[in-house]
Amino acid sequence: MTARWDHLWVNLRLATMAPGGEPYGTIADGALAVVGDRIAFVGRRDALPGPPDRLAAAVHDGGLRWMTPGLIDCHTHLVFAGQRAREFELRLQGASYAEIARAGGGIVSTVAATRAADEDTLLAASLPRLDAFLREGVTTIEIKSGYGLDTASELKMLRVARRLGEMRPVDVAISFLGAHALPPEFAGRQGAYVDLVCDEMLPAIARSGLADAVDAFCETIAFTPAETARIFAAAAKLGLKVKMHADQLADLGGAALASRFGALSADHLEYTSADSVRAMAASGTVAVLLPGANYFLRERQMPPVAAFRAAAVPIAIASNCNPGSAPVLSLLLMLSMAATLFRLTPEEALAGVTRHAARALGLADRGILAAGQRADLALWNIAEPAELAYWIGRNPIHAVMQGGILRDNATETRR
Ligand code: DI6
Repeated sequence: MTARWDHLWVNLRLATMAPGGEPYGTIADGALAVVGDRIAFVGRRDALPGPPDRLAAAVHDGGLRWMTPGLIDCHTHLVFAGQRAREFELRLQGASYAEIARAGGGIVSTVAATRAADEDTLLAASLPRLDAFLREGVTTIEIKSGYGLDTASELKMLRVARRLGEMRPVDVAISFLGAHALPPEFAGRQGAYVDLVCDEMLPAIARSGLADAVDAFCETIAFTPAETARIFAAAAKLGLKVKMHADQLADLGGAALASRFGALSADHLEYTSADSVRAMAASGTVAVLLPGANYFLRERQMPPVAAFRAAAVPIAIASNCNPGSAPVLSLLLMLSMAATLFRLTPEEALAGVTRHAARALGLADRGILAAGQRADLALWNIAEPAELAYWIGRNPIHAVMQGGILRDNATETRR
């Protein structure tokens, strides 16, 4: 008899992360099978339709390890040149993130470095950062532009993000963030820059096919709600989905505005109001919380987690990897911070980097272990799933499969 499956794991503990049943969607004596790039069977071992070696070409002993969906980091800015450790020192001496930005530092200093770097240099600078995430079982990652701020430099960043996904066994979701900051050549002419984003950049990005979504930083130090609305309306005309950096430093009603445009997600959300939470619940917009920035900027205001829970707004967690507010290279550390700083349960935190992160990217084919989903899997040397949020600085990964292909190690190339 020919084996019907390519891979079969037995002797597993499964944290399927499917909602509604056991905590973590647990299946204690579990088995999971893969055909091609899809999961073909998830269930108890005693529900297998025969002896394992007759069922699959490769049978793996899970050794009672825990298997989860591959992790999903749904908010990063990991393509950039340079670093901003000097700014960190200034902040430790009392300067605020907003003051540094207003004084011409912050995002625009990374813009200068990123514009100056050619595509290969930018790729070489970004690749080790991507690899750090892959080593922790990340199988899908979002990467934003937003340090180019002119059409050619933004396209360069998007191409680098695309090439990163071609060089490594990971799916890269790409967001265009032309409205991240005002570039210096537009000082005093913010409206003209928004015109450029709407009339030149967005059509060029849509033509390039390089972006899956359009993002914007709606904030006192960035773009107003009215400017953000213009950009989102232009994106919608081009058929591009939207997401927003909202309510990070002040409540401008950003999350409610994002919801009005049916945004996939609103991200940061420390200052989000009760009205905006209700709007997010109504539109199905995911709350993406970024504990690394909250920690690194020593923000005292916490996102309204209890209100999100009460309104059943899905909560995702992401690294926000960037050189200014979150020089973060560990998604597992974000689980710990989400639990400690934001009071998420370890189960909520894990749902935040699996099921809810998938939804924040509009990806319905991943984030839980279920038949028909993509075969993106992580196998962990842990005794219970809460350990993923518990250890600080330990990486208990044992094996990773992405799209049905077992990674020999986290940096194995696809081709
Ligand atoms: N909010 C953030 O935390 C990042 N971008 C944004 O809109 C920071 C990006 C940076 O400081 O370089």
